Amino acid sequence: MSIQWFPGHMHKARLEMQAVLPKVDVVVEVLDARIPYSSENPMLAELRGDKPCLKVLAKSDLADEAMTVQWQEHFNAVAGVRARAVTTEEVPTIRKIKYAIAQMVPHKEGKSAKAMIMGIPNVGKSTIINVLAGRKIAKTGNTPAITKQQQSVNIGDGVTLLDTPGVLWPNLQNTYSSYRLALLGSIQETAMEYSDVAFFGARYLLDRYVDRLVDRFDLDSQPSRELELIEAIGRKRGCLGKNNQVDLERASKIFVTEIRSGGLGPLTFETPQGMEREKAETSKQEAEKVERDREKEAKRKKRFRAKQRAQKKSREMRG
Ligand SMILES: Nc1nc2c(ncn2[C@@H]2O[C@H](COP(=O)(O)OP(=O)(O)OP(=O)(O)O)[C@@H](O)[C@H]2O)c(=O)[nH]1
Ligand SMILES: [Mg+2]
Repeated sequence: MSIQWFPGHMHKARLEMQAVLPKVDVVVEVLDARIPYSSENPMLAELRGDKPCLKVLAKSDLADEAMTVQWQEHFNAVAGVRARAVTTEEVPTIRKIKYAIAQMVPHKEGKSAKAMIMGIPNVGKSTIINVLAGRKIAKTGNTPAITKQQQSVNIGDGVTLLDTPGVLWPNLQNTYSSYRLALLGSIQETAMEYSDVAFFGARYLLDRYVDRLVDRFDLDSQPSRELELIEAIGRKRGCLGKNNQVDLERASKIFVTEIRSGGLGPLTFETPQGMEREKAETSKQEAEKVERDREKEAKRKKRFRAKQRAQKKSREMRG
């Protein structure tokens, strides 16, 4: 991942988005079907206002099918929002995006519906643009889009598409989201420790997909704790260091790579209900922090006033 999001980048992306939005009829936000919540941009809903939005759950071949259905239902329940799941394993799923776009815009005689693709880095934006355009116009791979002159391509059936995607930042509002983004490779590698991310992933998979872990890594028994799992993987894959100790960093990297490449089968790390709980938890934690800060501030003020009074008193006594 070569893009890291700093306030300056976010501000620039926001301005670019504000400039381009009036020119489009439909916003196509590409999400990672494995983490639809964390791969969503936290500002887009506010920026697009009542402009229709098509949520595309990309890389759905890597996600748990039943959960993808749940997410589609979740998004479809929002006014002005439609959802579609796509995968390069079934290219027609991508081609059909065009019809969804056309359906979302009231038909205007002689005028085509204008759409723009946006989403976080590496989510599959260029792949979708190329399939829709029927030729290679956007570079795919792990390089970020260079914003050049926006042009539109006629993709048929009354739809035109801007040829460069908008690159947005992910939802980093809670710590768990950052872990999930890192686990799936959507955050710059230098910003993460493999072992931290692997431990996070281990907990999730031990709770939900333990059989797959046993299968894939040919484990002799079912591990119950994170460390136990990572060590077992390390032993099976020959990550031994001094004194036959498992090299945790190397074992963690193997584990994370297996998750990212789909070696453990299709996996989804977020559910709509789970995210509601997490959001509630995060806002409760935030409210508690505000309250703690307020109390600290009140105590500081009290100490300051007491000091002031004491000084005043001693001045009066001297005077
Ligand atoms: N398994 C799987 N991989 C996909 C799918 N779609 C895209 N990819 C892979 O994901 C990677 C990123 O795809 P791109 O289309 O370049 O993504 P992007 O959003 O344009 O990325 P940036 O330009 O870096 O922001 C590539 O290695 C693709 O091969 C899919 O449906 N399934
Ligand atoms: Mg791209």
